[in-house]
Amino acid sequence: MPVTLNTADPEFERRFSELLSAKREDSVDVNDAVAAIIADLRARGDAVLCELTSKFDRLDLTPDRLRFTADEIAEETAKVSPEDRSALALAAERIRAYHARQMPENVSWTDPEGATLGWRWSPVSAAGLYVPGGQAAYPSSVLMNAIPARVAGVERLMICVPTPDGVINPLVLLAAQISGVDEVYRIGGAQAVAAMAYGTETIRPVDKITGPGNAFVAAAKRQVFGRVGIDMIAGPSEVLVIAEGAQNPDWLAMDLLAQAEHDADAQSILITTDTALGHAVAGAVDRILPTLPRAGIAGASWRDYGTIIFVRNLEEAAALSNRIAPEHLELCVDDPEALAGKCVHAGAIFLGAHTPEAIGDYVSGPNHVLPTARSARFSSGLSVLDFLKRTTLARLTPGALAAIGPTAIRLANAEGLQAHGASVDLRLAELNERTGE
Ligand code: HSO
Ligand code: ZN
Repeated sequence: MPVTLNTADPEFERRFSELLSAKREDSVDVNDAVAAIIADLRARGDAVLCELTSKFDRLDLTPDRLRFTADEIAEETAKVSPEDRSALALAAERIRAYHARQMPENVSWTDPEGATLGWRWSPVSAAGLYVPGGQAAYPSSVLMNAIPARVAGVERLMICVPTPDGVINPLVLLAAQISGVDEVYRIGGAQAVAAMAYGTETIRPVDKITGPGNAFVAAAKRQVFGRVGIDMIAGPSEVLVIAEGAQNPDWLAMDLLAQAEHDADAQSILITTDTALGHAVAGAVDRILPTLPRAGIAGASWRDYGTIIFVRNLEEAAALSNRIAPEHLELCVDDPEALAGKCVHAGAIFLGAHTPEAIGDYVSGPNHVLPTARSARFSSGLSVLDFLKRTTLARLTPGALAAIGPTAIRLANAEGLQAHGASVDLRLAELNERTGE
């Protein structure tokens, strides 16, 4: 049974706070093991990759076989059906078009003192994408990570994907190919992250690492941060559905289950103004759940973390949504735009009954790599900006230096930094001489 809360209940605030602070992931401490792997990789390079791939994936490789060859990729991708191929191609096209619009403009202006100021965007030179192996190898996530990098103009894009027993999901390789990935390596775990960050004899290091992974991968990303950039550390997926009365309970139940089937730690929450609808959705979940192939996972998630919250009006719904700051927010209400305007802390918003969250996972265009665990309060989903850096620009005319230089000298002196002030003063002195003052 999911938890049920009601804002009219005097205990509501305490119970809602409990919901907000509940921890859904057991964090296993793998930091020492990961630090040892990274140190070993830095010392011995490819040999470590081969040894650990043999140990964890039961796959014996030599350094020249760490990377998929073009022939191997062609052989694998040929197994993909034409229908799957065109589905992936359409998704890729829509994701590309969406992310192309995210490209920011370079900006430059000249202020009244004569200083020309601005900033310019440039991509990181090389990016590495981690793709989990086995069941969690989502081709859609390859598109969602690789396409923004390519759109941003990243020159070199590589993927690491573990292939337990040598098995690769052909759709992952096809997604890599469609997104324009340059290199694919059959390695995983902390050692793959370390290889991307530090390089080996056969792998050139990258500047930015993105992509989801298990506890070892997450710890490795944290430990190589600074040497390289990383994206976020994603937690279990979540959805919050806000619904008014006139909704189809089966649709809403399926949306809650779609999120729940990701992970036993995933969380699906329904907030509704309509008591009858809330009960109807709960009933529909119970009816549909046993029919799902992933009933075990979805059932555990719904049982442990599923929540239905009854509210008096949509104002309350929006206020609670902002406190939850969900990764995905579905607004199944008559005027979703009006409600969306009030929901300011959410990774992605899906407006109206005909926009199920799953559409966003695959094909609407926005990115599905989104902030979890309430981090939508302060961060955003993956975008082209994650693969771009901003360089500021300033050019002063002699007149501009004369106008604002004295302020710099004053502040430099106040900070006791003599040479700073003098670097301005020397120039000003020469200008004064020239103008005969
Ligand atoms: N809902 C997941 C992404 C995903 N769903 C991939 C299906 N495949 C996190 O946003
Ligand atoms: Zn999903």
